[in-house]
Amino acid sequence: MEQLPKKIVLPTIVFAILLISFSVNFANAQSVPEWVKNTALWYGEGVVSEQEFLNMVKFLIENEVIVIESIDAEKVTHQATVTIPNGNSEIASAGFYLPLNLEISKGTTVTWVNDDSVPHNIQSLDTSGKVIDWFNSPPLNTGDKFEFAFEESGVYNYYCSFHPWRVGSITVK
Ligand SMILES: [Cu+2]
Repeated sequence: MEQLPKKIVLPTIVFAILLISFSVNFANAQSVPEWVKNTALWYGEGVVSEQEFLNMVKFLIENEVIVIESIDAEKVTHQATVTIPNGNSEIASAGFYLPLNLEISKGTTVTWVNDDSVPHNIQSLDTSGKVIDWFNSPPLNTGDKFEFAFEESGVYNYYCSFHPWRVGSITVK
């Protein structure tokens, strides 16, 4: 009963240490001190306490043997796409923007893609429906893209000045 867990635990811990060292910082894998290896071994054998084992891990992190590359939330870029579908230019067709009312979180970059056979543009509108100079694309030919990053919350309407009946909106939360 006593022997079985040790046999499983020891290789698991040694493997875990190796995995961390090699995958996180292969270049420094050589610099794992001998006492660290012993501590891992002894912890597996129940000779040293968990606290000592964790202190050893802390040592590896503080001395940058283990380098954890933290994910900076500010750097995470959110992306969303609005497709201008084929047939968008025809009043009678169902070719509205996909999605017509896009909901995104702050900091999201929206990319419009023209999948229609004719050119379109994206022109931002104020609440009364007038074009304002904010997110305004040049004419987008088939396959062209236009990007804009939304940093402020609110509801923003836009349309295509060639086909002004096509109004879409972006809601930023
Ligand atoms: Cu258009």
